[in-house]
Formats: sequence, structure tokens, C-alpha cells
Amino acid sequence: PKEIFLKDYKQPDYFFDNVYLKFTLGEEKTIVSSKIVVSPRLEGSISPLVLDGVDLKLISLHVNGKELKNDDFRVDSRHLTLTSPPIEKFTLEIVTEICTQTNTSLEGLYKSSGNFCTECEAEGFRKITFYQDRPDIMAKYTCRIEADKSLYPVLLSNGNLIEQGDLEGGKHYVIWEDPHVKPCYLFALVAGQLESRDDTFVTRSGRKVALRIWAPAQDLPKTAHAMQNLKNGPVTLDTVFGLEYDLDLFNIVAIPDYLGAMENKSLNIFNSNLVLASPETATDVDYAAILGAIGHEYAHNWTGNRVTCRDWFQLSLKEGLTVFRDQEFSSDMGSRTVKRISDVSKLRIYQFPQDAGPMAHSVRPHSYIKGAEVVRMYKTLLGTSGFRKGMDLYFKRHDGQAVTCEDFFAAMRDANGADFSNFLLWYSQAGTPRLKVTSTYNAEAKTYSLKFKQEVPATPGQPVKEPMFIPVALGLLGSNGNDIPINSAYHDGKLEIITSNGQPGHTTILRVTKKEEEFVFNDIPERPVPSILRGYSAPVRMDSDLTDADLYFLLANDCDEFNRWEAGQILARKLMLSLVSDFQQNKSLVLNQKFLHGVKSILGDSSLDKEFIAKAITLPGEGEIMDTMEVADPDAVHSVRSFILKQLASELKQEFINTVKSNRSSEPYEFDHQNLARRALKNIALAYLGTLEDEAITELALHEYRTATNLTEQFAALVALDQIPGKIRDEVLADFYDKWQHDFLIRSDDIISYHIK
Ligand code: DPP
Ligand code: ZN
Repeated sequence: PKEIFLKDYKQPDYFFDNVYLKFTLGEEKTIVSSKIVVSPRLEGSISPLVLDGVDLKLISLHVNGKELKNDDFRVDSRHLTLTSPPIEKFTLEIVTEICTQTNTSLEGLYKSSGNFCTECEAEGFRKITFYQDRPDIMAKYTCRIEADKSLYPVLLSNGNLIEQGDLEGGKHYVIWEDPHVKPCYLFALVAGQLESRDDTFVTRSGRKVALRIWAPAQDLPKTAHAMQNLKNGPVTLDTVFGLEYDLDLFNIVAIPDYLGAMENKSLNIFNSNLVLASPETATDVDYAAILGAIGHEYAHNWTGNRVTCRDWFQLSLKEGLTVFRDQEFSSDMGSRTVKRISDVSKLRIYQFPQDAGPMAHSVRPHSYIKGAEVVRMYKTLLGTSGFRKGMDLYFKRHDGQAVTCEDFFAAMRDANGADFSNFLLWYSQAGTPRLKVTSTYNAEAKTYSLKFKQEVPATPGQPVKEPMFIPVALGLLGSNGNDIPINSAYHDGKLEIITSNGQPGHTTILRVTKKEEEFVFNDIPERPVPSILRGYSAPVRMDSDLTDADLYFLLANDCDEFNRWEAGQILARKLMLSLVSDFQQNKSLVLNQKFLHGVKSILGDSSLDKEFIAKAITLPGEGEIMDTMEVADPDAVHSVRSFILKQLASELKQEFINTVKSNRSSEPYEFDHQNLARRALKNIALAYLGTLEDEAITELALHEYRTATNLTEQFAALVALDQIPGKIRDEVLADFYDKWQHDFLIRSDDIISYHIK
């Protein structure tokens, strides 16, 4: 197929109003009959109607009840074209045969572990029947399914179940009707031997919604956590934007072999590992992933389903916004800072290297995580209530429509009368902007200046870049560690009144939009330490002239926890790089005492959240360090990282042992913030201790392994023991293997990363 460009978008010549589908599911072949009510966009004008279709066998074709003759249509391997369809509203009936048994593309309708299921995003529906397979065709669907009753007792599709009954020959049927218009990529069908866990939740307006999680019978006990998330999720997600679930039934299906998850209208489908969990087989990380995935797919009901994408170049319209919404949802359930740290780490590990390589592409068409950062920047610029106003206007204008990233931008701008200058560049310009910041303090004038210089590196196809609109969240810390109030500044020579965005402290949002610009803050009584890009307010790479002393000061004092963590990471990176250079010159390695004390004081600070402490005392990964080197030296980086870990472990041995002991619990596993924070801290302490070859530590880790009531703690103990060669290690590894070798939910990635070490 030839490449498609955004600029070539054309409105469809025909709209589909209603679609009636009938599936006769069979072992050899499945028959799909569709009856579509078609409206020409411009009544009276003739243009061919081109339908997409791949791997389909056309059985019959009728227009307004009359069979079409051969010269009225053409079929090739990708399309069915009606050369001169009626010029007024008409019905089109198509019968096709599909072979689900040989469909191994994981698109369209296919068999998976004995069940029928569908995946239609982005262009899978064309493998089910001939259709205008594009998201701007939004129609109401009714779906009848017929199948063998004993093989496929459960038959599901979108919307409400309006009829069901038995048929001759051991077959049965159901009819599902979805009252909401939708694009065909949100169509879904599932048929198989599944059982459900049932519950309900009540919407904001007091309507009761039935919740069902479907899975193979043996998996049902492991759906309790997902159901809990589902029950809590809708309430939380709804209240934030005043939205409400719009049907009386919400189905989730969890099946093995499914690729990820899919937000089909009222029938979300997930790979089992994004739904099933039990304390013995899932870690806290897995539990959090399930929370995020359930929240994400549910959130799509409004951001993606009710308002969808005009074309696939707009993918980040729904994905960026929905990733942002699930991030916010998970933040509200746990620690906001820690969630932000994890999301930013993901962005840096996965997105930034891609941005810098031959695969660099802009947020549009398909960057999920950077798309979420763009949505977050709207919120940073507009504040919570301004962002809400923008969302309200977006839904008011576009409910039931297929729209573009510009429409979202316009809603945010218009609802707030905002000046967003060149903000739209975030969607089209690829690459990670580099922001250089330099500072000067003028003691006589009591002014403090920050100069920003930005550069967006060239990427394939985009050699020359424009400067971007970068919201910089800023605090200026005085020597007492508190923020100095910021009232006004000269911005490129003009006096600007800078107002805080209402967040705690005095966080100010600077609008950095030019290649080079300067802000000079007035009435600053002493040289401050700047906390720049608080909460990581824009997805850029920043270099600043902060000294080590400044960074230690931020690490100890910044009211923005994200930047406290960031300061610690920058210090750790600097330390690691300087030790790498010592290592390369065969110098003996010595640990900086200031760094040791920094770690010690964070570890001992009982005012801090435990999960935050665990993040803050985790050293940057080897990959992250190599990413910043001209020539990567894996051996040096590994040796240096191991050296620091071991030094910290031996210097802080007693503190780490106390941390392990004081964070034990014999209570049954709970996935709540308090407990997962406790486990995170205990496990990092154990990981440090595991670097010491010490009998007492082996005993301690073995004790943790044996008494663990959950995989999170047991696995951490296993990893600690794995670092200490000997009989105990071999026995424990064999024990773990024997216990879990047959359970696919013990995540293969955990095991693989473990075996590679
Ligand atoms: N649209 C899907 C999702 O959001 C992509 N697999 O999860
Ligand atoms: Zn999504």
C-alpha cells in the first residue's frame, strides 16, 4: 500500500447511519451479513463508494433489496467499489465469508485459545466485512451472533443485550444493540467458554451500572483486584471531568494471547496479564500496571469513544489524552510524585532515545507518552480549573464527532481566552528540545536573571526547527530553604507581572517561546537556588549551571518533591561519570562523603513518603549513564555502579538492616499506598544489602524469602540471595522454579531479566 499523508485527508462522500451485523460463527467458516443505511454526503451527486476489505470472500451484494449486477461493482484484494450507487439514502446488504481459523494476524475476527475475539484498531474491521474502515465513519450498530451453544455459551458484543434465545441444532443467538454512534475500530465480538465476576457501581447521577469481568473459569479468582479497580476507577475518573458512564453494562474480557488491551465500546478486551493478579503471582508493579490499564481503557469511553479521531494521524488526540487521564487517576490512588517520577523515567528511557535516532517522529501521529506530556502542559499553563473549562468545551463542541488535535487545542484556547502562540508545534515537530539555563544574581539591584537558550535537534525529514513553547515551572529558594515570593520580572526588557498558578509554594510558570530569552526577577533579597522545571513541566532535556552545592541544597530543601529526586539523580549521574573516568585511568575508586550523607539523610527522613525514599536512593541505571557518554563503556559503568552500591551498603549496613526489619508485616497482602510504599523501601534496602557477601545478610534474606506472604517481597529476597553464590542460593532458586514453573502469570520479563544477570 502507498504511504498516506495528513494533508491528503478528504471527507468521505458517504456516511453510514445504521449498521446491522449478523455473525454465524462456525468452525470452518464464519458468515458475516451486514445491512448498512448509507447517506451520500451531497445528495444528488454521483461518486463511487469504495469499501475496504481484506481476506474476504464476497457471497452476495444487494442495494435497496436488489442484487447488484457484475458491471455495477468491482472487487480487488483490498476494495469493493460500487461504481454508481444511488444518489439518495439507500441500504446496502453484503454477505461475506471469512475464515477465522486461518487468521493469524491478530486483527479482525479470529480464534484465540478456543475463543472467538476481535481486534479492530486500527484497520481490522476490513477483515470482518467490506466497510469504509476509517474512524470518521460513525454509525449505530446492532449485532446478532449465532453459534453452537455448548462450544460458545457466552456471546458478547457492544451495548445492551436486547434479545437472546435457542435455535435448532444445538445453537443459540443473541442480539446486542449499541445506542451510541461509533467508528468501526471500536466494534467487538467475543464468543467462548467464559465465566464472569459480577458487581455494580453507581454513577454520579445515581444510575446503577452492572460490571462483568469475563475470563476462563480457572482465572476468575484472580479478577478480584481488577474488579476493585473497576469499581473505584469510574467514580474517580468521572468526577474529575464531570463525565459519566453512558450505558447500563460494562464488560471486560481477559483472555491469554491478546495483544495488550482495547477500549471497544462497553466491551474492553485485555490480555490476561493486564487483569489477573494474586499476591503470590503478581508483584506490586504488576498490580499497578493492572490499575493503570483498567483505568486507561475505561477512560477511553469519553476520550476516544464518545469523541474520536478524524483519521489515524490524530491518534495522540485520544491516546495522549487518555494516557494523561490514567496517569492522573493512578496518581490520585497513590503518591503523585512517585507516579510522576516513574512516568518521566519511562519517557526518558523509551521516548528520548527514539527522538534522537533515525525513528524520530512527532507527537502526531503516534506518540502516546509524549502526547500525554503535551496534554499535561495545557494543564500546567491553564491550571486545574482552566484545563477543566477546556475539557468541558471540548465535549460540548465535539461529543459524537471524529476530530483533530487542532480541535482539542482550540477548545483549550477558546475556553480560556488563552494565548498559546506556537504551542501547536509540539504536535508536528519531532525531537527533544534542549534547554540551556544560565543564571546571574545582582546583589546591588537585588535582581536575579535566568537566561534560556533552546535548540531542537534536526531529525530525519525535519532539518530546520522552530523554537517551541516551553512552560517552565519555577521556584527560587532562599537560604532558609523556602521559596522567595516572585512578583514581577523583566521579560526581554518588558515588565511582566508574574502570577503564581495557585499551586503550593510560589511556583511560577514562565512561558519560554524563543530561541533565546531572559527573565530578570525583581526584589530578590539574596542569591537564590533555582528549582527549574518543577514537576517536569515540559518534556525537554535541560542543562543548567547549578553547582553541586546547589543540587545538594535542592535535594534537602525543595518543596517540589520531583525536583528533589531530580537533584539527587543529577548528583548521582555526575558522581558515576567522574568515577567512570577514574576507573578508566586505573585510579582507585573513592566514594564522595557528601553523596553518602545525602543518601543517609534521605533514608533517615521519617517525614518523607517511603515510596519516595525508595526512588530517591535508587541509582540511575547503567543504560542511563551510557546514554550520556560519548563512547559507552559498559564494563566501567557496571563496575562503578556496583562499587557505589557496595560502598553505600557497607557504610549504611545497620540503617539498611533496620529498614528491612522495621518494614516487615505479617498482615495479608494489601495493594494500598501505605503497604506498597513499605514494601518498596524494604526491598531496596534488601537489594543494597545483597551486594555484601556476608553470612548474616544471607540469613536475613533467606528469612525474608521464607516468610514472604507475597511475590513482591519474595522476589526481592530471591534477587538479593542471587547475588550471594553458594548452596543457599542454589536451593532457593530451585525452590522458586519448582513452585512456579507452570504458572504463566509469574511474569516472564521478571524471570528473563533475572536469568540474564
Ligand atoms: N487503543 C488501545 C489502547 O489504548 C491500543 N492497544 O490500549
Ligand atoms: Zn489507549
